[in-house]
Amino acid sequence: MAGKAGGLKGVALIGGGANSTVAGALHFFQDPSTGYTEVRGRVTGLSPGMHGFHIHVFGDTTNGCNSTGPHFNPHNKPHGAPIDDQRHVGDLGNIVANKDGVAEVLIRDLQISLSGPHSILGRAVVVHADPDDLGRGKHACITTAIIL
Ligand SMILES: [Cu+2]
Ligand SMILES: [Zn+2]
Repeated sequence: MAGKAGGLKGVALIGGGANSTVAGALHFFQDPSTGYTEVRGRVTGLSPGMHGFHIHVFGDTTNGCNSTGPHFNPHNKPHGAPIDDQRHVGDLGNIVANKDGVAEVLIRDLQISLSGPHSILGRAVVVHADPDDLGRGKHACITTAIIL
């Protein structure tokens, strides 16, 4: 953990909307010595089960998920699972809510970054209503938040 002090950080605060009970905070930390970015936090108010979880291109949430654009995909690859080499950079798979609707998030990923030309800072993190089945799904979004 010696690298912590020199690491890069980000945060996304999920506030829900007028008709949403979803809330939470996600913290992003990148260890410069390994390149891994950790996403840690909790999201509450979800329906139990899996919810697609992605980084979308634009940190514009003025029109909900619609204004956040497609999945962040700077390498022009197909949609995939987090473990796939061939995937959108923004493909973080799913988060899983328990029976109380609480998802504890802990993701470590080597493709998302908090610096450089492919940084996810200023983009949007999106939680979807349905599981990411790793197909082409155009799934409704529940909530979105800007990564700052
Ligand atoms: Cu998405
Ligand atoms: Zn994707």
